[in-house]
Amino acid sequence: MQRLIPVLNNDHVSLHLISVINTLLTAAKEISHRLHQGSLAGTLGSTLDENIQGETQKKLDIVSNQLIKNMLLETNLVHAVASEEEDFVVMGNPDAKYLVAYDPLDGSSNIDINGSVGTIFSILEKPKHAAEGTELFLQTGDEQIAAGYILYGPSTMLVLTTGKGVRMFTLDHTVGEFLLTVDKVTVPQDTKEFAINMSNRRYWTAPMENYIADLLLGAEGVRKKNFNMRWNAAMVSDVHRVLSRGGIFAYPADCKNPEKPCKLRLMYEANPMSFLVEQAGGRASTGYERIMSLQPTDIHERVSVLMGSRNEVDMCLDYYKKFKCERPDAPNQ
Ligand code: AFP
Repeated sequence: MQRLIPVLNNDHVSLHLISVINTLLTAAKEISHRLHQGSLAGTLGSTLDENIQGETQKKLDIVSNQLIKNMLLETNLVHAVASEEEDFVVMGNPDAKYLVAYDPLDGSSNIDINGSVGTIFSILEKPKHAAEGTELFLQTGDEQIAAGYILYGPSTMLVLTTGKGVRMFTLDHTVGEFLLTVDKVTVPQDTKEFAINMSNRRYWTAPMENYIADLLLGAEGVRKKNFNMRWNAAMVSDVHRVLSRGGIFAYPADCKNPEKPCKLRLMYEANPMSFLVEQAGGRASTGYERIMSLQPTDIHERVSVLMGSRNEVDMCLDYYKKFKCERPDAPNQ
């Protein structure tokens, strides 16, 4: 089985970018180790703090964030980092060209129940025009030069794109290396599986309400086939299932809290996952526009997300065209 670095060398990925990705993996191996130790490492549970988005921070969120941030900045190859757990952009080497946005531990409510969690990352280049701090990162998803996630599940896996398709690597703990286990990941175009938090149903808008209602009718309804539902409450593991065997994953804008109509973060979750899904032949949309075409206005902004098997996402988008309604999320383009 091939190791990561020769695979990236074959793709002519620059040595500096390989080094940045490899640094993320060094941090991931440490996070993986701590997660495997569980209660024995004394890092489970919450802190008394909240992040800038008002969410309780887990101890491992903080530890993972520090590890990734420090390791990336020590490479001297990174100009700035933006993390879901940091209020502001953290500057690195002024002469370096890479920008890394990351969610250190996505799905962290799963930590205390020994469920799957993950680290998501998105790598951009410093824009040509003069920019500082937050402004550096306000680039569309199409500007990403690499993106991926590390899934800490029963095995630890890296799923990566540098814009030449998607590959999956599995951490071989005996040698401490990520080995290529799936080349050319392809999302099946059709599916019978959906992932959504059904408890939000009463807050959805008409398009999603009607789309899911038809899926639930199964073989007796207009779709004429039965659908199965899965929800892991960690985008990394839900999207991993979609990349592995197809499906549609949705966290649509809803009317639960008018101050916060969307849950998932554009820079740390939606953009990198959209890059992977599109590179694997799937589709990623807000319901109204392609996610990777959105012009961000803030590093912590949130978006509506529908992604996965191309034909199923298109089917869902038809409901957005058919059922007109007021958008709970203000479009930012
Ligand atoms: P946390 O990282 O705060 O646990 O949130 C996880 C997440 O952003 C995403 O990974 C999940 O898909 C989604 O939230 C789960 O949301 P629900 O709490 O509504 O299940």
